[in-house]
Amino acid sequence: MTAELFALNLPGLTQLPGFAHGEETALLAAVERVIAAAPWRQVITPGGKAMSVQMSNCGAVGWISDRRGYRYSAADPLSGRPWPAMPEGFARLAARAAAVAGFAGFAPDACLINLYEPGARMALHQDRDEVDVSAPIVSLSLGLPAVFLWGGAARADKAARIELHSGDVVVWGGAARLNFHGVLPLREGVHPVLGRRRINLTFRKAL
Ligand code: MD3
Ligand code: FE
Repeated sequence: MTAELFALNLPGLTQLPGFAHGEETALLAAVERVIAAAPWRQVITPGGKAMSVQMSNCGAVGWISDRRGYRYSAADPLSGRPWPAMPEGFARLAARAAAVAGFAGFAPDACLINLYEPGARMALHQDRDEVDVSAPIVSLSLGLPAVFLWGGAARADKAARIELHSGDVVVWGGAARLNFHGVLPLREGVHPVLGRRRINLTFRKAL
């Protein structure tokens, strides 16, 4: 059902359902190693509100937000130290997925890690803090399923709803790279590997 939705006509979006299925335990272990060095934190928007999604990063740069704005930073503002290195398996998985979607040579330098607990959501937004938007963004979903909102080039465009399941990888690029998108409040549930959580990794070429 979900795969058919994608297969129809959402240009610039390639869903790879179950691309990382069976690798959840290893991927979660790698996430936990990153989190040991750069713990989950609540992020404050420039407007002063706390996001319901908790975040961390790995890679050369990480996405941060505070009262001064959104940006990529080579240092974790909590520790003042560089973000943990991107686990090799992460970069390989992202590059493999990007290649399937037609983006050969994708070399992410940033991986934003989002933690959703039941009720957490992400309001409609665009990702436009990356210097070169000709590179795609690769997302990997782990844990509880989420309803993803896939909007258009304008905030008011009607958004399609797409279920993202654990192990799904989606490549967003080309025409759709600057589309508005968001995530509905996470429903209650328990995932066999992640428990009462959803973790989403987005691989980006930020610099
Ligand atoms: C479409 N994260 O971190 S991943 C984000 O599920 C973000 O945590 C969501 O939106 C999440 O910025 C959605 C899918 C995604 C990521 C980036 C995109 C879709 C995108 C960039 C452009 C278009
Ligand atoms: Fe986004």
